Amino acid sequence: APNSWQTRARGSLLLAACADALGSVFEGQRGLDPERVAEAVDHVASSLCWTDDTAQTLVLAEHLAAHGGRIESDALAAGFADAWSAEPWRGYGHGAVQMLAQINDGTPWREAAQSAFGGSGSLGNGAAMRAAPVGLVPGCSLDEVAVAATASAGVSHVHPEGIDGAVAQALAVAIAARTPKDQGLQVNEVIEAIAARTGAVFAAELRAVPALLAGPAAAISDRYRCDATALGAVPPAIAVFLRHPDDPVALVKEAIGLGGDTDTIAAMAAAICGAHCGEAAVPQPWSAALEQAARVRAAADGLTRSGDAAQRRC
Ligand code: R7I
Ligand code: MG
Ligand code: MG
Ligand code: MG
Repeated sequence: APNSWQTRARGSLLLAACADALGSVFEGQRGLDPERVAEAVDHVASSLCWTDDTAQTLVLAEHLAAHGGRIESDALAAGFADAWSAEPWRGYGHGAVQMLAQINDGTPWREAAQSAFGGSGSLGNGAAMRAAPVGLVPGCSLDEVAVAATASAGVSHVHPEGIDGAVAQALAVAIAARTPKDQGLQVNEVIEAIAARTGAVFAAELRAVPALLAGPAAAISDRYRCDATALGAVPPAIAVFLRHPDDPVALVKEAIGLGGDTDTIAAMAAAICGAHCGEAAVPQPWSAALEQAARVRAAADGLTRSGDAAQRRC
């Protein structure tokens, strides 16, 4: 059925991977010319090559599928370290590289994650950028999604803001996947469902989103840093989704146009949008150009099966 969980899981992972690739060209730039962004998004000529955001998302999706929708931290940390050493050129964050290299050298992941950034742990958006699959395990309550997202983050991001980013993004995807496409999203209910499950600092940033939904997109990049931190990137991604819940092309253009961490903000907004709209909403020129599209679809199908009552534990 066009509204089934499978199409939503596929829509989420496919659209996120496409947005990651489209946004990667602009990562770190500010004050982007909207026409340059539109040109890149509207005229996809060559292959859409994704970055660490999608590499880690696929590791997490395949992990959840192999473990009945459950996080096994040792295996997940090893999976991230293996993916990095196989393809270190995907654009990983500075702290992530140090941590993954330590794991490959035999340091326990717990120690590597805790020692990041002088012992405070990473507050980067890396746990959020890969969190969508947690929201795509069928049959979980939102509380179960939050618990699983916390576990998925903890192998690399121990700072509370790094963890809250993953919780917020996984919950946004889970809520979008549960909301019928023809039924409007209740903005305040969505924000409160997420804010209630994050800490006070993160919740305050999320609660600023509803005021940014009607005005110009520039109000989003004025309000949030739109950088590689969880606090700076996840609320703007959720804002862009709520502004364009049914329009992936407008959503990706706007997310990239914010500037800063363009691949990650676009990928997170797109993961939420795809979970709401399903695979049919993915522009055909994007999916046709997407690197390893068959693997992305298979990962979504594995997530869909991970909700089978007989094996699910989340
Ligand atoms: O979180 P992480 O995997 O980064 C994801 C980002 C995305 O944009 C990807 O597309 C890729 O480009 O990287 O990797 P980290 O290095 O742990 O965190 C990302 C960035 O957040 C770091 O490079 C720092 O700039 C910043 N950051 C911090 N800055 C100060 N103090 C993270 N933690 C801290 C901190 O504790
Ligand atoms: Mg990236
Ligand atoms: Mg619109
Ligand atoms: Mg990025």
